[in-house]
Amino acid sequence: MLIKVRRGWELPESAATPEHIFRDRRRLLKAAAAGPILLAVPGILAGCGEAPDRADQATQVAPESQVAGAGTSDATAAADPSAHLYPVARNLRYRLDREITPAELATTYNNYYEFGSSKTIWKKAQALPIRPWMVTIDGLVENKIEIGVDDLLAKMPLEERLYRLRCVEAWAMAVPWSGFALKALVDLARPLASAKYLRMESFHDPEVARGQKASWYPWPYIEGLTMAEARNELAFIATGIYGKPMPKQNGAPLRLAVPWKYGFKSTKGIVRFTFTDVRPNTFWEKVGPAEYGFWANVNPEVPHPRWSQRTERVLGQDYRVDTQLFNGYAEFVAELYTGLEGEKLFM
Ligand SMILES: Nc1nc2c(c(=O)[nH]1)N[C@H]1C(S)=C(S)[C@@H](COP(=O)(O)O)O[C@H]1N2
Ligand SMILES: [Mo]
Repeated sequence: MLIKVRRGWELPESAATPEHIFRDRRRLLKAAAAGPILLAVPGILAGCGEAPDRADQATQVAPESQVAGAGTSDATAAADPSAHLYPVARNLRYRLDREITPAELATTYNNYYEFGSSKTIWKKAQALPIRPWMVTIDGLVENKIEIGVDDLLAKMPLEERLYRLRCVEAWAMAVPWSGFALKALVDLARPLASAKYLRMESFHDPEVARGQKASWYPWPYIEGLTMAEARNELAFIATGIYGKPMPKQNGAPLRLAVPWKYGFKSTKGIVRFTFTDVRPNTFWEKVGPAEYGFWANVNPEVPHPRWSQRTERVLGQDYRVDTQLFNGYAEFVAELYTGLEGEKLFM
């Protein structure tokens, strides 16, 4: 595997502009026009694995929903009891190679199957009560904890980070998350040496999250990381976005942000962190084990069974850019996978 190591914070400021994108634009548009090859698959797999061309059609209707106003409106954000915490200072170690996605887009074009399989669930997600919100930290730890989310926030070192997010469906955004390093939560729990994985469980409330009435999905949404991944400096628990508390549609009050992995790993609405010696069987892995796995690291060379992962559509733009190995974060995470080459690391 060829891994180009270039530290993001060493890039000149000019590298943060999308000039190189335009150079490749003609070739990329050609490739995109050729379209994905669609195979016959059960409808259930249209889920996270929505084909890129269908995702593009969905974007064309997105602007209508923006007119009605995004969930980051000042009124919504101010009503959140954690509002006084934001904005938090930006950690400049994490740099983007593209412009920040407009907030109106990032908060109205979402994946959150608990509220339905369309991209426009942001209004439906407002039904989720996010206080009180109890968080359980348990399993193979010295310090089992049951804590309200606001008490947890008070203990954690909050900062802002600019991260890319690359969905397995081949669209991408770049946003300022607020939150804390997952490692801070791991340290609070003091895992035993026998803990090998961190399992994250999302809320389960079919009365407000109507998508959870769809019994063919294995609710609640489960995700997981190895302990090395959970302690990696990039692994982040996001509690806000664009300098405000997290909108419900983006995963309030706690969602994971692991930017080197496909977006489905970054689970929303987390209620429980369990340290375990058993590798979690994750939500999308259960739904479609031939298409989605535990590792889900971004790799342009490894196509999804139904489409190429070489390029990605940038939300709010009409061009595609080249997808990068580990979504451009190889310098931070590539070493986590030495010795694991036998695993399906890229699905
Ligand atoms: N609980 C839960 N978390 C989830 C999802 C979901 O359906 N349920 N969708 C995932 C997918 S596929 C993506 S791409 C990202 C999208 O995050 P965003 O809506 O904030 O852009 O959330 C991820 N986290
Ligand atoms: Mo996704």
